[in-house]
Amino acid sequence: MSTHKQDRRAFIKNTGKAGVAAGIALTVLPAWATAGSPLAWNSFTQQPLPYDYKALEPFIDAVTMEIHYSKHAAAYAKNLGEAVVAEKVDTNNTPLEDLLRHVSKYSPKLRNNGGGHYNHELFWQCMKPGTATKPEGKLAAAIDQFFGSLDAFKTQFTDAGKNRFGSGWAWLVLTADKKLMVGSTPNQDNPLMDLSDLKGIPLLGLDVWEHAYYLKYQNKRPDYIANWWNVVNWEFVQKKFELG
Ligand code: MN3
Repeated sequence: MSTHKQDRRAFIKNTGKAGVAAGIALTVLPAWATAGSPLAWNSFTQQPLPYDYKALEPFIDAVTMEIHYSKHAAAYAKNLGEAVVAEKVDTNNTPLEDLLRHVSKYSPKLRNNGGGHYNHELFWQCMKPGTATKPEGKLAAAIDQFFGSLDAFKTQFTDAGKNRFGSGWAWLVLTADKKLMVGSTPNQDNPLMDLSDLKGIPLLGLDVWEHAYYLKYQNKRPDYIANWWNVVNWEFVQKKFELG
């Protein structure tokens, strides 16, 4: 178990007790996902979008962002909320990532919406306005080590997104043996899930469902992916890589 995880668990325990002592319900953000922490986005409820709907233009248009965030992603969060109540998940003591690691024990509703919620919260963080730079430091070195070059990595990731039949996600993951790997998952599955063929910690995710690009790019998924590289938040990917 990583130090990071131990800290998180200790934190859950302590703040949980404080919450009980004060007689207040711990809702909205679980204790381990404090505002401003790198994990703040990783909660059971939809968090504020970290930028305006129009912030990613011209690469991702405002109407797509608004519908994607306020309709599609909001529905996953709402349905996940229903599923965790129905299936008696103790969300104050269960990080969402841990739940996904055992998702095969739960219903298809929890799987689809737990994945859908997690994937979208991650996706918003994987993007940011402004001109994307490129990975730096240890992440840049690891990309060179495992893919040969940044361009070779981008080609492999782009192909994973283009070739995912139907709806799904393309991923860069950190595997259990600390290797970088590219792949894709169907529907709202993700590489944390015990039933996923691709396994690892997701560092970068790309939504290739048509709802993510159809208004601007119609059926041209490759054009969407090519433009999406302009809004990748490499700093976030680096942070996730360093947290491991
Ligand atoms: Mn989506």
